[in-house]
Amino acid sequence: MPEPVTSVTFPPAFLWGAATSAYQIEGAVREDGRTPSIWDTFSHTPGRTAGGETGDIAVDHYHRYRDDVALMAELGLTAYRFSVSWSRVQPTGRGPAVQRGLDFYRRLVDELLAHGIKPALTLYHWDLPQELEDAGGWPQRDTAFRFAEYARLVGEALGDRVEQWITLNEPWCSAFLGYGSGVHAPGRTDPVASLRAAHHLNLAHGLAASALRSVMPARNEIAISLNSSVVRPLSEDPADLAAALRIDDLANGIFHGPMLHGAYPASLLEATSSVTDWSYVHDGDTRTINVPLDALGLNYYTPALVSAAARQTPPGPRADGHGASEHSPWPGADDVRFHQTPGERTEMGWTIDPTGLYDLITRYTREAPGLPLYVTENGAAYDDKPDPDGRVHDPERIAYLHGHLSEVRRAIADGADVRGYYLWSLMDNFEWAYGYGKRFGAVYVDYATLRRTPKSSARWYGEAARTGVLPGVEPRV
Ligand code: PNW
Repeated sequence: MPEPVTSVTFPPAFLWGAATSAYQIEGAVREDGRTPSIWDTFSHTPGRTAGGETGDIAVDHYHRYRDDVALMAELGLTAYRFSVSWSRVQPTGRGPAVQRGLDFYRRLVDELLAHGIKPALTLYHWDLPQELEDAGGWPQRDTAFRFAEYARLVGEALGDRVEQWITLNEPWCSAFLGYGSGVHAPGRTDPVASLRAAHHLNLAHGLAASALRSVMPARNEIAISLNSSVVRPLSEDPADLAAALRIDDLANGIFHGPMLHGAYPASLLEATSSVTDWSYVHDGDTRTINVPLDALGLNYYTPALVSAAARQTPPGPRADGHGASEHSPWPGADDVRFHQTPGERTEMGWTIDPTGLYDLITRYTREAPGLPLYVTENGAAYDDKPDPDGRVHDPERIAYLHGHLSEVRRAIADGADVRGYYLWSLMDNFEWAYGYGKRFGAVYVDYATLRRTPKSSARWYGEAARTGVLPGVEPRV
């Protein structure tokens, strides 16, 4: 039996953050020159999101950012991760920057800095300008060059005041949910397009990191946030181990192979050879992608559990938490079966397994020795409701955060260089294909009035941020 944890103390410089993304919170989709992104188009297409919900208003952060920053400060947060909407800055995905678009982010950043909150800026959280999708989107090589140009514009405008930069958020989702299973925008279902998209996202990252480097002060940190899956085999049977390796390559190796090691894993190229010839990988691309990074962001929610299965397994909804689709987001892996990891689950149906976060952190500590790590997303959806007195009590989320932060601390004790943690999410927001039905926030949003109410988890987390020690967890009833 492990010793009960009595007090969990973090290093003094540890960042206690919360994360959001532009389309999920901003609203104001037609203001100040912004044009539609693929998520506007997708969410306005009947049948794509739960209840046809869209980010048109979202939680109106575009108009309420001052109050939102004040709330973060009141809670005690020391860092905030947000994303920039590409189509606010470059409405057609090309050409000069729209000043009004950049100004919004400059005001947001200045407000954060004035409150002593460290901004972490994500350049791309899934909202490609629709015009670039119309020109072929991520499967098209040119999109990577467009992204680097956009990165340079934002780097020039905000590089003097934002130190933490994240090129892409979870390119796996952009490539394989966007172009493979089609449950995310732009909703295409073509395995070759999804692999092309993955490569061009990698290339976009490499080109953008170099562009940022050339226009920003050297002190700034450039990173990427990967939803680096923890993939576990159902058994030690060699067929199950092989299945787990296949999924690990498609979830992780396809990104960190070229980024950290300068090459796609040979096992990935071989396992996908019946789907694609990888001819869109040009000479020199992997060198471009292998640009040195200052840090790595890890997003973690739940592990995957996989086994081998007969090739004739009919396609259908899969127990892998990626949304129901007739189309697999795993090209060339139709013979792999996904299983539900045993244990308690959140409202997303995602099993709660804090040890997965420890495994992930220690894995990247081994794979990228010396590279500082951040947990750039971790959190849980619950069916939160205000009490009659208006308070929102969410002991499940507190237990989730306590469990995962304890594993972060254990990884640090074992030598991992984890510099900070960003709770997903600051406040309830537009949960993509699930609409507003899934609440990930530490702050409750009443969608009728857009009023914000910190849940008990926000107070709990704020105390951790202010003291550097995890407060206790109420006994479960
Ligand atoms: C991440 N999956 O999304 C995103 O970065 C956030 O925008 C999102 O709100 C949050 O996690 C919660 O879902 C994911 O299917 C969506 O594996 C889907 C998956 C992973 C992450």
